[in-house]
Amino acid sequence: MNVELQINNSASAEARFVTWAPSPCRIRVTNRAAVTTPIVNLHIQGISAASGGAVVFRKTTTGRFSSSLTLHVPISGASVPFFVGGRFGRPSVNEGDVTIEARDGTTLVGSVPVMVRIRKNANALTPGERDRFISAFAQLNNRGAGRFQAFRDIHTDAGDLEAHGGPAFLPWHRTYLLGLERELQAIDPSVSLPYWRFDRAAPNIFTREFLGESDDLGTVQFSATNPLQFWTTDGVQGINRRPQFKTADEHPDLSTEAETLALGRLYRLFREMQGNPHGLAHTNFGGSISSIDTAAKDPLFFLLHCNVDRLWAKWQRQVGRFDPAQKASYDTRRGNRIGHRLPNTMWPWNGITGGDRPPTAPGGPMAESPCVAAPGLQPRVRDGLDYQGAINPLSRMGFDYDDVRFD
Ligand SMILES: [Cu+2]
Repeated sequence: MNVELQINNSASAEARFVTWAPSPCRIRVTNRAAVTTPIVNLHIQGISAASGGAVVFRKTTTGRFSSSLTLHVPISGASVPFFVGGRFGRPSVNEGDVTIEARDGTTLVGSVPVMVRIRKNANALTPGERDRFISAFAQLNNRGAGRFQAFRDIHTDAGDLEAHGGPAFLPWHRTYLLGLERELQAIDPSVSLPYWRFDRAAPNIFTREFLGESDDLGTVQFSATNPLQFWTTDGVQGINRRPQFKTADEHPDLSTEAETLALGRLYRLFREMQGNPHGLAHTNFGGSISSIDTAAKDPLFFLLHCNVDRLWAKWQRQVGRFDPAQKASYDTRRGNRIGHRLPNTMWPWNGITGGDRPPTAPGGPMAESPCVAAPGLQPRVRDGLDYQGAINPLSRMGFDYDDVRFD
């Protein structure tokens, strides 16, 4: 007998990536061989190395996760659903470092490799994770000729009011980061966007091997093997960054994570974090990252914002703020400009230009994922809230943070 295991309800190898939030999966018999009973009882479990990814299972969209599952699978070939999620605290290090096996008794009848692909603290990446990330990022930039230029062009003064002019600040940047992450994953699917936890020293990020070290003029220096040395935006090679703190052992003077999470239980109170710590994290660097118009020229921007998004995710989990139908999850006051109300589509993915919107919409529609359908080609503000599919499983956006649980 043989069975097929479909991860994210797909037979494609491109879909074999999971997060803490459970992925819908299917199993079906593809070759019944000599089996005569109408149903077989198959045992499903994840095989992991001591380090790296581990997975858990459940039969339905709710209920407890367990380390293995017994499924009653018809030999007719009809699919049986189940769910797989990463075991919290056990993200993968390498692609396919977990194997999901199906056994009939002790006989292996099917298996599939998966990766528990999770956004991690950039300061704690393995050299392999770090190098794959900067390699994919450098390829996306392609010495200024690559797709990255569209991301740089999206985040300018022209789009300022779309991204920063109201409460969609957080969902807009969540979507923007996810679009970039999906482009990186199209280059190397094992990559996820890491975050710069800016309320702690992060000596491993500001090195010549990773995001670079600033010289006295603010020119960022890289090691001879670091592909970011060719980073080019707007036709000019190089990155300018003048940290106002000692990157080897200090961090910017800004609100701590605990202070940020304690801003309040209403979104409109939490959103004050746009000033502190978010704004201060930017302005603690002279150079391009300190101004909206040029901030996205620096790859560090995306690690900084990944932490902003992680703080929002953590706050959402802490106070239960995933449901766009609940007022406390968002700021629904009248007077919010276009692009900042829950039903509005967000620029530039909606392609709308002129009038109340910016004159151009760089980059085209939102990047798609082989693993999940959300947030769609033209995300609305409301699509940015329920990133784990905690309220509606179809809203799951396909990313998770190493220290923000699903359940
Ligand atoms: Cu921004």
